[in-house]
Amino acid sequence: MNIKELAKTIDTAALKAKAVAQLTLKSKFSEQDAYAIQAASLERRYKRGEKLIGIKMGFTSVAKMKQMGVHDMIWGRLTDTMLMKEGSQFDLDQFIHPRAEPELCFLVKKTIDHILSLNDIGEYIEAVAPAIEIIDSRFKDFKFSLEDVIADNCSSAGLVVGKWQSHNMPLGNLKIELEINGKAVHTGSSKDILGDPWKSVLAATRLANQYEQVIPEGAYLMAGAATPAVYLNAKNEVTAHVEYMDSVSFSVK
Ligand code: OOG
Ligand code: MG
Repeated sequence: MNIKELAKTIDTAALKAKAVAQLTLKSKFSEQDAYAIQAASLERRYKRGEKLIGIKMGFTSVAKMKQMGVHDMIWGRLTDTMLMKEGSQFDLDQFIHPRAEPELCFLVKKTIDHILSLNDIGEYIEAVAPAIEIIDSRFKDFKFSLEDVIADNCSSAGLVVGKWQSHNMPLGNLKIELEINGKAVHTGSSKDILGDPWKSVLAATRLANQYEQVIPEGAYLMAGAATPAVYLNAKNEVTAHVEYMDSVSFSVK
């Protein structure tokens, strides 16, 4: 198993928007190795000029774990080229088989370089916003093992973040809905995110610390989807509604 080679395979698949076979079909590797492949593939992005803008949690809801047939939380890195303006329109061609999912995004107030506890939240987290994540597995048919998806930077491909607002409100049971062309396709609750989205923030700091990733001031922290993800098609108008927050949207050409 060659970490750099596998990182190149997955990075090239993302760059060319061309699916590849699951990496673990040919070589078996551990979760630890998978994170090393992810880090090496991100190094390639940084060399091309991309900047880290945050981190994301994945499989923090049972709905997502069931949909993808995996059993554990994962985390990945977000870069500036993934960030899309709210209300913007994008082309399907830049992706392989993109899916959208509704999320909550947290804004980091002060660089996080250690594991946080609930008491630290006020000091380190500035705000919360409704968000939509666009995931695009680089693997054929969107099928993978846990090690594959970690190596693939957790399918990270895009994010659209809505209006920031104070997190001094109960976040534990907000209705979260994904709507396509005016029709609700999935409805969940923020409590589906590990029972409370703050737990996802804390887990992110634990995992980032374990893999020596500092979460910088100003970073976005995506808590993970509360509902299954939905494949995107041409002319889709996609909106996420989070109770008590402004909605967030984008469209597909
Ligand atoms: C992996 C990414 C999971 C989430 O919010 O649970 C994720 C995938 O489903 O392809 O982003
Ligand atoms: Mg997600």
